[in-house]
Amino acid sequence: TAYKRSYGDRAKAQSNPAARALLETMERKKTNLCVSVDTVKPADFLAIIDAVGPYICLIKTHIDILEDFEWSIIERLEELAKKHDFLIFEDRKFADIGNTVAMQYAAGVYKIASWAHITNAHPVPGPSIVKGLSSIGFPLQRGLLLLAEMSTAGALTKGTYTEEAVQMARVHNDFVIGFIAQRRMNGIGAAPGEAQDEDFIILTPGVGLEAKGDAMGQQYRTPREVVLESGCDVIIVGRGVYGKDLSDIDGIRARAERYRGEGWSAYLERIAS
Ligand code: 5IU
Repeated sequence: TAYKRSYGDRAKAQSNPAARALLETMERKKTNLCVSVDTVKPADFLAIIDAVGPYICLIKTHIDILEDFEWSIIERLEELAKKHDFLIFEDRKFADIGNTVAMQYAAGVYKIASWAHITNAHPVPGPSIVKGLSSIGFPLQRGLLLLAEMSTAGALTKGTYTEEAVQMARVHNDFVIGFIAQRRMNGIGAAPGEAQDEDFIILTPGVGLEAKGDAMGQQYRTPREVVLESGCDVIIVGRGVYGKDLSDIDGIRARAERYRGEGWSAYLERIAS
């Protein structure tokens, strides 16, 4: 049912503040594009974010890729998020026991919980990882995505693993707002008639219009396949937007605009069908 509902409608039913803010931003800016900025140099990182900012609902970071990290980068990122009206998703992929991930999330060099509205975790350790992250993130009004499926060839995230990830999210649905996955997850593994009203947000990497994949197992589908055919909510695009020449800011801006258009028209077609 959530499949055909508008992002704005779905926002109203969300109790988690990060989930609600994300869906509201998508509706307000008419975009389901999240740009993934995997760059090494802070100057490239910030210039790309400033260029794509108008076209995105969310920026996805791997903060530990940056060289010469300093806190002013976070301050600048937060300024850009305000200027362009988008949220921040640190793709940290936590994977340890609850006690450890709580420290990794709150402390250390990056203090992720203090600036990332959304982060993610592998369900492999079991519910303790959600408890650990929630102990830090929930009071800060953050949201968590569980990695239910990966985009790479041969990924082990399938079958009962994916089902149990959804069950784990159900138990902690105040803090777990959705999944990184390749298709809609509502109702998966639930008894008939149960979980009718659940509405998990699906964010999907492995999106590209030109390439079918890379040399290291990445697999790409188009925004249309992901949003219209598979019922995902947010397309995550990295190299398809920032490309090979990080100084080509006009090209980067143009590609962000194109992906925004493709993702949004697939969504409009979905809710109208
Ligand atoms: N990413 C994936 N696939 C996944 C998960 C995360 O590609 O299943 I979970 C990340 C890796 C990279 C971005 O940061 O999403 C995709 O980048 P490209 O669009 O450049 O392939």
